[in-house]
Amino acid sequence: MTALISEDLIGSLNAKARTAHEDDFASLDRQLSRRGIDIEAMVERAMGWSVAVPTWGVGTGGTRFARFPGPGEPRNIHDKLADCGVIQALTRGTRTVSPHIPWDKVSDYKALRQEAAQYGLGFDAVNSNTFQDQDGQARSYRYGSLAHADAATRAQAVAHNVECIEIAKALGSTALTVWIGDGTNFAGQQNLTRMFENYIAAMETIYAALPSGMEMFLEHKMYEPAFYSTVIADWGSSLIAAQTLGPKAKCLVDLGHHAPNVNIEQIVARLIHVGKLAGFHFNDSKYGDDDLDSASVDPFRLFLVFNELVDAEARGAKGFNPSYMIDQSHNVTDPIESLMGSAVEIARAYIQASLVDRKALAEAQAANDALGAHRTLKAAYLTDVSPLLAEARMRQGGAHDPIAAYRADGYRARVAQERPEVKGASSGIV
Ligand code: PSV
Ligand code: MN
Repeated sequence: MTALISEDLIGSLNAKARTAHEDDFASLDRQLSRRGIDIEAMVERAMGWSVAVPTWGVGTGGTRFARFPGPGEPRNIHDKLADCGVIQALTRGTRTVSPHIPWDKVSDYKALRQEAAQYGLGFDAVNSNTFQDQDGQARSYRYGSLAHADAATRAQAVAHNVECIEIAKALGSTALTVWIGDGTNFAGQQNLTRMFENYIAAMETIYAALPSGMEMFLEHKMYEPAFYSTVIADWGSSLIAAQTLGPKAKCLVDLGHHAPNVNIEQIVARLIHVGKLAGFHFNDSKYGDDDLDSASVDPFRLFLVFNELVDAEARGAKGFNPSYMIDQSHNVTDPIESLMGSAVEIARAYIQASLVDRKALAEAQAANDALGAHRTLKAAYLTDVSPLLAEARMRQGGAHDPIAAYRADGYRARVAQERPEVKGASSGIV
């Protein structure tokens, strides 16, 4: 394994934090013991947790207006894998990466798989991209891709997704994530029904190319880039499509892709109910698809999503096996720091949700004790599980404080010497 961050440095920083950490951990242990919770079982759980990092997330993001490049940005998938390796080395909770094609295109995917393995990384869902035109492509996606009015353009978008399936096979990934920007900006621009039918027919061809053991994740999003109508705008459209396609098609929930104030945890519960929850793109938002760092705006909502997930796991919900990925855009932070912070916050929500006294909750619900039920959830949510998460990281060789260790190591300044600064103020949302 290639060490990207000095193991000695991680060790010495962890040693410095040791006394205070043991004090905090022992205190949490006593608190959880009083509640009948075995801290060791929770540490094990935290050690088993992993969320995928998006390759596009390690580059600096932008908005429609501008992008402000940072120093030492990754130039290609090889640099991105190294950055993802740093995140994994320090947090030990991001064992896979989710690539985007053609952004991460290479000539040899088997070699790329080996390169990732050197950093202790595997591949999660492969994301296709028919929301942009690629160099040399015959037909434009300006007016859509899989739902386009023109059959040849749809066929081109299908072929790209089939190629992504081949790439996924070579990378050892077991899922293809399909998000399309197709929609309209004007009422009457297209026939709403025909667009959906075109999409389904195109997806059926892609579905037929899935090998056994591979799934297809359908990602909905309410609006943007289309602003009047979007073909797969919501979980309803996504579910209709997934049910039409068959058992290998499931619905992916990106937390930023819903109407404001929508009850996302309830959508999650519904998808679990029908055995169609593919997984997540985690991020946070205030207004729309802001792609802010997970739990930076509404950590309680993230907890409530995990409450549904842990509940489903506890009752052995049929077909429940979601994939967890981050999907964020980092415009004003070092992306590695943001992704590490997010990975920790997502693991925190998972462990907090694991602390919910489900028996007490069920009893309060049966007795219509609304406040009692709510207090049961809050007791778990308000538990500071930081020492438990730090213990899980350190037992696996990670850092007590990943961001502090990253800063002390100087990784960014080091790679900035090899990676020339990207000039120009190009705009672009990723
Ligand atoms: C679209 O907003 C999205 O959430 C999809 O997952 C894309 O693949 C990703 O962002 C990157 O643009
Ligand atoms: Mn997404």
